[in-house]
Amino acid sequence: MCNDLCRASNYLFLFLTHVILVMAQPKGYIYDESKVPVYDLPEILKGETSLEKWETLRREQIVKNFEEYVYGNAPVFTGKIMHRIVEQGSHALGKRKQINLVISEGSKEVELQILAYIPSHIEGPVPLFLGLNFNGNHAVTSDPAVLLPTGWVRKGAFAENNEAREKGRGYRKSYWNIDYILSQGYGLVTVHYGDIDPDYDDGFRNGVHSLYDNNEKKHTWGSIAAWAWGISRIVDYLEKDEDFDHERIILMGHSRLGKAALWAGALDQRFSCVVSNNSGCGGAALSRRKFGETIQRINTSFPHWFCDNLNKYNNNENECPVDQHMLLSLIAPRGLYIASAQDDLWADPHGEFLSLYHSSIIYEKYGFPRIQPNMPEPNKPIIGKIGYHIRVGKHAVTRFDWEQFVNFANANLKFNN
Ligand code: GTR
Repeated sequence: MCNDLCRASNYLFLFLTHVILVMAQPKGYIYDESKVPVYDLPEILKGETSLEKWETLRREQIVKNFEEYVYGNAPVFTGKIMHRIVEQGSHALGKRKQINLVISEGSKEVELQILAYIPSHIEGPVPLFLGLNFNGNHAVTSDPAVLLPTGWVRKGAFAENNEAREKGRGYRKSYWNIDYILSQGYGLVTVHYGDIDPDYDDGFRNGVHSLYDNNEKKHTWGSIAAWAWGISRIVDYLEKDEDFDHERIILMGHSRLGKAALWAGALDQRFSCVVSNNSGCGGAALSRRKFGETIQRINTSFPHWFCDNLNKYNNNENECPVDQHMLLSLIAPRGLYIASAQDDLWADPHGEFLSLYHSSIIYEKYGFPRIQPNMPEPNKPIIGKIGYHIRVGKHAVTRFDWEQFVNFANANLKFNN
């Protein structure tokens, strides 16, 4: 009797939270499937149906279109990367290393602080999750030895005047689940995204943009491209770090950093798997659906994320030569996992799933089964070369999400063997 009552009140609580969260989404946007406009998606293959043509021709055209119309052209890195281990210590499940990377082009340089954990119960080099973080390395764990960021940090996590504060230590540890990741035999490498490019509009000049003269560039690279570029520089370093198996890197990103993870994974083939969590508009979700956040809205709220050309498609999505299923297709044949959250309507969970479904045509070319066009039930993951789940709850990264990412990584690292 009490059990029934408890269950009923739990359901009521979940239902009410769902209603409140849905009502809290920005007003004036589409949150109702029946209001999604009719749209045609640009074809991924466009007549080039052989795998050879895909690899040698069509794939490159799609990359170029995303550079020109969406994220911008990032420069080819020709400079140097120096590293210095600034701190090392033990952790209950392994060890910790903090490394400063100095990335230089000519006389200009930028410094990134890497936080790395390596599990001790398995023989190295270990496979790893690599992901940028939002609030500083100190916010991903309550480990007192983790250094605070020295540069710009966003509001939140007790930051003051865009400077990190000790009080923010561990602020986002529930998003990272480091003990769980290590216990499953994976290392973790993370860098604060603001070290790569501070997240505000300054005309594409600070962070790694400052290494180059952007003014002469036609399709200037936005912050998403800059974060993706920075992720590749971290991999340049990881290739030399013997604690990590650089052939088993799983790139993971949440929200705007999920957008950056997908773009990094599209450009740089060194990731075995790419995981995007709640990445939404400009990430996994189809822009032509105009469900939740739209191109116009994202360009208005975050004018520095994409290249200026994307403004041409404000309220004009159908004219854009690409849509986001094409971005996902660029990850093939490597492992790809898309995670959505039920209450995160702003990120259009159904649009994220459909995008994955349409991209799976390329996986099929590589001999992997296409996924079904119908969305799975909440909390019922699909795990394969392509993986997907929609979790109950809001925009966040939870322990449930990490459990699926680990299952997916286990399945894919086996595929790769
Ligand atoms: C929102 C933005 C989304 C998403 C999110 C985040 O404000 O509209 O596109 O990226 O931020 O990164 O937390």
